[in-house]
Amino acid sequence: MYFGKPKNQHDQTRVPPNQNVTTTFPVLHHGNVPYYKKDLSDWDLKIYGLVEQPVTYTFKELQELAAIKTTNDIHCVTGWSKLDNQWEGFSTKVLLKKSGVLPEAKYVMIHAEEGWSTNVPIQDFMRDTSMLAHSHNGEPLSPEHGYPLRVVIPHLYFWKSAKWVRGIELVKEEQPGFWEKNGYHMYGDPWKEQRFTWD
Ligand SMILES: Nc1nc2c(c(=O)[nH]1)N[C@H]1C(S)=C(S)[C@@H](COP(=O)(O)O)O[C@H]1N2
Ligand SMILES: [Mo]
Repeated sequence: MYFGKPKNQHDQTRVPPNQNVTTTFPVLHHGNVPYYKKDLSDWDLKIYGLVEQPVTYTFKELQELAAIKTTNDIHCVTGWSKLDNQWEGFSTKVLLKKSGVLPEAKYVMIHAEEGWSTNVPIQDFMRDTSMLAHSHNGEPLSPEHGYPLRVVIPHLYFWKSAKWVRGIELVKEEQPGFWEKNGYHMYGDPWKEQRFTWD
């Protein structure tokens, strides 16, 4: 809350150009929100493509792997930013290392429900600040925000942070994902305002 203070009194160096800070948590996506069985027996996560060992994880199996916590700011390409998000989940780096990424793998295609996808360079996906998150600010993700698991890549516009992630495909050449095919930037650095293909 900004009692009495003018709006936007937060540290402006944390806010990329032409973004406005919100304290709400907007819900934004294309398509339908998926609902899973309580025991998540109808959910899994596949890691495949250019890896030594393709693997399919149940949610329980993921929970046995290195848990991580991060705090970061998120920036949506439509102009809102939300500061100080606390996430809990799994390390993308640990997960990919376990699968043995082949040297020719340079990009990741992230696959979500309903055929939605987004592309990122492998180095960005494996950064220490990137993760697969199951909770936000101490609560399990709601169905609208990606339950049971979403990607969080805070240094890129938030559309790269796929909700309802089901597959991580390691590829040699970069292919555009859902929004990237529809005019969004291939990389999406908010500090450089890489919003659209031509930026
Ligand atoms: N599967 C999926 N993930 C998605 C999207 C989507 O359409 N489908 N939209 C992206 C966009 S544009 C944004 S801004 C964030 C919004 O996340 P939120 O609804 O939790 O705020 O999800 C991203 N992840
Ligand atoms: Mo977005």
